Amino acid sequence: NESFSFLAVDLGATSGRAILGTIKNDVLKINEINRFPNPIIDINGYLYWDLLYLYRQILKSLGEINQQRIDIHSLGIDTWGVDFVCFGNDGEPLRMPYSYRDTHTFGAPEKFFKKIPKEEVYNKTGIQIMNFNSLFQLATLKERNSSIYPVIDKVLFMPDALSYLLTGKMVTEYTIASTSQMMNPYNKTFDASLLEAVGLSEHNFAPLVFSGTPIGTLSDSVKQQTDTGNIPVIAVAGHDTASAVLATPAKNENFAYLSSGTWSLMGIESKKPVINEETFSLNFTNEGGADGSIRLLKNICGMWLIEQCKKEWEKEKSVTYAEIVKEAEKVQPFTSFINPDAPCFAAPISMIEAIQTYCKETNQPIPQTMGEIARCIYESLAFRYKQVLTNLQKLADFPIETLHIIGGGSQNNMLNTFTSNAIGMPVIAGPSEATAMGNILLQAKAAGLVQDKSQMREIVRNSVELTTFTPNNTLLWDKHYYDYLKVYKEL
Ligand code: LFR
Repeated sequence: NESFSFLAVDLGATSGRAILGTIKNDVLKINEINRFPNPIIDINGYLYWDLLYLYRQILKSLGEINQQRIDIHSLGIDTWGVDFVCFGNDGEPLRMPYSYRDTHTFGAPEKFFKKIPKEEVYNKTGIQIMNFNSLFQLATLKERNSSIYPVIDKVLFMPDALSYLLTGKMVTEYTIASTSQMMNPYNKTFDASLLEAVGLSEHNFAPLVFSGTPIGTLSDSVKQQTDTGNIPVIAVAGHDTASAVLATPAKNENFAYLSSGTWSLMGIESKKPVINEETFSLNFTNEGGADGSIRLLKNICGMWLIEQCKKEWEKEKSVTYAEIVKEAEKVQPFTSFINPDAPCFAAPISMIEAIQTYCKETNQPIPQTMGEIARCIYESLAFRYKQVLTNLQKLADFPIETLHIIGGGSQNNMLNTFTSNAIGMPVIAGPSEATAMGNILLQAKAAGLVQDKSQMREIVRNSVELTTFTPNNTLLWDKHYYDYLKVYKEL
């Protein structure tokens, strides 16, 4: 009946948090210790992450733990994918890391495919082609003759870089490395020809480790600054999505998941990579799972759409998501749709204008009010989920019977209802802190407290209240799905 506490540092592309998890009698209780924004910093048109600020927020969280006299067993860090920090051979960071939203990688894949054809890159990695994948970021740095490129000793992905700042030990954790588009998903090692194409080799990466491996303990400098002891830092599933999927409260295998945050990641678990003409043409990805399985999924532009609009509305007066949903409930349904994944929504100067322009160009009514714009976003997302789920079912060798929506976006009951109606399938919503829970459960595994994924999922089910949404009005949603598809195809 002993209880064990762990600290999860979960960094998303808009905000970060430190969450304390305590496990007792197979129940996991979580408690937020620190929450902070993680803004992208624009310097002369380049977009960066503030590595030192993130480091300081982790120290602040440790200090808080210490002040509250909580004993933690270990700490683990997960972050968004693909971004990395370069280090020189003296072990010092060479430059602040770029954000994947930086536009300097636009067009980079097409240039790269002149060296290695697109299909070959996909077949080698199984990773969906996205301009910001680490492979194309590195290719861009090299091509631009970036001054740091010749002196790069090690490339560390975001969670590994932060763990290194805390411990002085360098590792490359498998799930986060899989997002780079430089790894072979069959033997789970770097692909030498892809590394060579960007002028690097395996020596430019720290040793590969699998999720749940201890990296080291806090350095003397961190201990002094935070007044803490020899706390181990664990390489959890460094990729946030991998941590979240691990904490999906599924009872059996016949499910799909939707990890809903800034991105909506929709997929299934697969024992083996699924790489074929169909997954290539649909641009599905095979990312590494925390238990060695494959996350066959697709990136869908998710809450980013509403987050960006909210920022604009807030220039006038502050507004909560609950208020936005309330407004959306009042307006005429099924009026205009967008393709959430159209390139015009990736990094627009004004999201509201981008949505209005899209509607204008596709001859639809132009949404004006907050409610109209939000409704357009939520209905379009629900239809996009249906579209991707239909493709997933073609690829899955089992019947998908339930959709688990996890992550912060799972708190939006309007969107959960829309999604269930659109897909004609039950939606189970929660937990909203799936990523932190997956992070904590992997630390618990490293500590020998839990054995495997099914036990972790049982703990999640014991620990949170889940809400089920059953489909309603499916005929009406089916009818409007065709309107959405027409618009989707037009642009
Ligand atoms: C979600 C996520 C996605 C990845 C995107 C960019 O937070 O990690 O899985 O494709 O961010 O890194």
